[in-house]
Amino acid sequence: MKITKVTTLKVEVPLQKPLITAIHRTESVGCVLVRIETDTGLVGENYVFALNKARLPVFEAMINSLEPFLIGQNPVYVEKIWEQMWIDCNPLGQKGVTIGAISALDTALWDLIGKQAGMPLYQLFGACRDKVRVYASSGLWLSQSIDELIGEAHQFIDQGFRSMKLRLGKENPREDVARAKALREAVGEDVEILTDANQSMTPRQAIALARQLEEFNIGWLEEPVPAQDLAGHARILEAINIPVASGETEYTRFGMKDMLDARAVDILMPDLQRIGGLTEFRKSAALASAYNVPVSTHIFTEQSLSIAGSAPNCISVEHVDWFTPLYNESMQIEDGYILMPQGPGLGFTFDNDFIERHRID
Ligand code: SMN
Ligand code: MG
Repeated sequence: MKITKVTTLKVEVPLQKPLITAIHRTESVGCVLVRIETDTGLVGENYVFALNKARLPVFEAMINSLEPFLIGQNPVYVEKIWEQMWIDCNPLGQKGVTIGAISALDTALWDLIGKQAGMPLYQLFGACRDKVRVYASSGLWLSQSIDELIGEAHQFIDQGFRSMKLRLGKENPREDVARAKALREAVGEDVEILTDANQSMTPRQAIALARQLEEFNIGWLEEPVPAQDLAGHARILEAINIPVASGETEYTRFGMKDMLDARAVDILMPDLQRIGGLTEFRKSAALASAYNVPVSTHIFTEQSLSIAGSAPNCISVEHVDWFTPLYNESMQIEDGYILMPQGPGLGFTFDNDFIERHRID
C-alpha cells in the first residue's frame, strides 16, 4: 500500500449551545479534515480541531507542508514518518500548530493501518478492555445557571452517563461552591462529579476552593493553575483531598515527562492532538504507567477510544459530542461506560453529506 495524496478540507460545525470555560468561548467548532489516499483505494481519515474557525488556514497550511513526508510511503512506516515530520518541525518549535498537524496525519495513518489489517485499532495495539468508564463533558459550562446545570445533569444521566464534569472559575469562588453543592444534591451520591478550573486560579486560591469542595465528593480537580506551573500543581496535590488532573495543555512525551517528574498530577490527561497523535499517546501512556500514574483522555472521544481500549492504565475517556456530526457511526454509551468501536481502524468514517454542507471554502 502506497500513499498517493493528502487532501484537507475546512469545516465549521455549529454547537447546540455555546462552549464557555474560564479560557474558551466559541459557538461553533472549526476543524481541518484530513484524508490520506492510497493506491489500494483505502483512505485514512482524521481532523485537527482549531477551536473556532479563525485559525483553520494556519493548521491547513501546516498539514499541507508535511504532505511530502507521506507521498509514496507505506502507512505501516508510521514511526519513520512521525520521526521525519518531528525533525523537520524542529526549527519551528515542537509544540502548538506543528504538533497539531503531525497529530492529524499520524492518527489518519493509524486509521489506514487498521483498515488495511481489517481490525479495530484498540485490538491491533493489543486490547485490554472492550468498554471504559466515560464522563459527560459537553456542558455544565461556566455560563449556565444552577437550574440549567441541574437540567443538563439529568439529561446526561438519561443518556447513560454516571460521571460528568463541572467547569469552575467563577469570579466569586463562593458561586463555584454553590454550583457544586447544587449539582451534588441533584445527582445524588452515585454519580461522579469531576471539576475543571481551566488554569484560572493561583495555588492558594485552588487550595482554598478545593477544601470547600471536598465535602461534595469531587472525583478530580483539573487544571487548577496555569499548565506551566508544575510546582503549583504539586503544591496543590499535596495540600488537598481531591485528586489533581492535568496534561491537556502540554505537548508530546517530553511535556508529559516534565509533569510526571514534577509529581504534578494524580491523573495525567493527554490530549490526542497536542500529544502528537496515537503514536505519541501510546508512548505517553506507557511512560505514565512507569510513574504509577493513570491516564484519562482529553476530548477527541472517537479517536481516543483506541488508546482507552489498549492502555492498561487508562481509567476513563472524556465524552464530547461536538465532532459526532462529522461521522456516520455513533458512540455507544451504556450505564457509565462507552463501548469500543468494532469497525476497522478508528471505527468512525466521515459523513460526507454533512461535511459538504458545512465546508468553508
Ligand atoms: C476544554 C477543552 C477544550 C475545549 C473546551 C473545554 C476543557 C476540557 O478543558 O477538559 O474539557
Ligand atoms: Mg480541561
